[in-house]
Amino acid sequence: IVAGLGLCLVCHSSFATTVGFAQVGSESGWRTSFSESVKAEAKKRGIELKFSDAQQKQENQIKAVRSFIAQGVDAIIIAPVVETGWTPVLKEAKRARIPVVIVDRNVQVQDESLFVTRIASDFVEEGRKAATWLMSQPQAQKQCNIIELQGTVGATAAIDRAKGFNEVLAKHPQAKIVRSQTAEFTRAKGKEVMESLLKAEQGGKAICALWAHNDEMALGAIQAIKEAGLKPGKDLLVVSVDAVPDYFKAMADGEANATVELSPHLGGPAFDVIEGYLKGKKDTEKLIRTTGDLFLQDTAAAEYEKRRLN
Ligand code: GYE
Repeated sequence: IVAGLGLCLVCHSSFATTVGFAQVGSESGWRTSFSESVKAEAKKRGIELKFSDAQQKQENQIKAVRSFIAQGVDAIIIAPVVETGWTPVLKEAKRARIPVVIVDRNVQVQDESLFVTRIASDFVEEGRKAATWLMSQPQAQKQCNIIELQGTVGATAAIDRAKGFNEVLAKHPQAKIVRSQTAEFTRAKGKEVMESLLKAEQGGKAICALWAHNDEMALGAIQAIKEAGLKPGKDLLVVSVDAVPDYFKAMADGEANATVELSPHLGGPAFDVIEGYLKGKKDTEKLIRTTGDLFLQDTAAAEYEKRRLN
């Protein structure tokens, strides 16, 4: 009761702050950790969380946001599937005076007052880091044919990672992406698409590297590479983004080479912004950046031990 009264002084109208969270889905290990981080953080702070999994479909997200508005939540967190198409529903939230925080991928809107802030990593920089590492490898000094597995079409993480990677590649004429296709950020698609791209490349003997927009697709592709009779991590270098525990295991086993870390701990910063806003802080920066380092095989076993139970 005492805790409840404390909260009531902050939010005026009800006991606990209620936040709706429109999540992309559960397509990757990274995404699942991110969902868990938000749920755990809400619990810790006594925030009532309404969680919606959109199964990678923007229309489901828009429906979820409309339902949060109808329920009169105090704030909404959106982790958008794709960048475009958000203006109408964000306007509806604004009209209802419900603050919206964008987390992870971006939204393209003309009017920046439609959301409080966006909390995200620099995906272009992640692509640059991945390519810079790859281009520093001995195998990449001669002709280096690359297969790219792209993330979800229209998602910032796919658009920007490709951009950063290609920017670095442009300075290395001996390297080029010979095949590129989306595998929607999932392990199953990563395997399926890699199988067909390796076939199209005569089994993959002339391929120098796989560049995947996330670890999950890379993990699926590693299976396909093995089934094609090649050694991932050796015959074909494997580089991606996220740094999920399973990928550290693959690096420790020598089957993957590098990944750029993406922090899934976005719940804390998102609720900090929301709680601040509800207490009257209205001047938050429009972009809050998280950062991540490149990880390689040398520390993979130790990192795996540290992270596997988290
Ligand atoms: O890398 C991937 C997830 O949007 C940055 O989405 C995120 C990406 C992440 O499914 O694993």
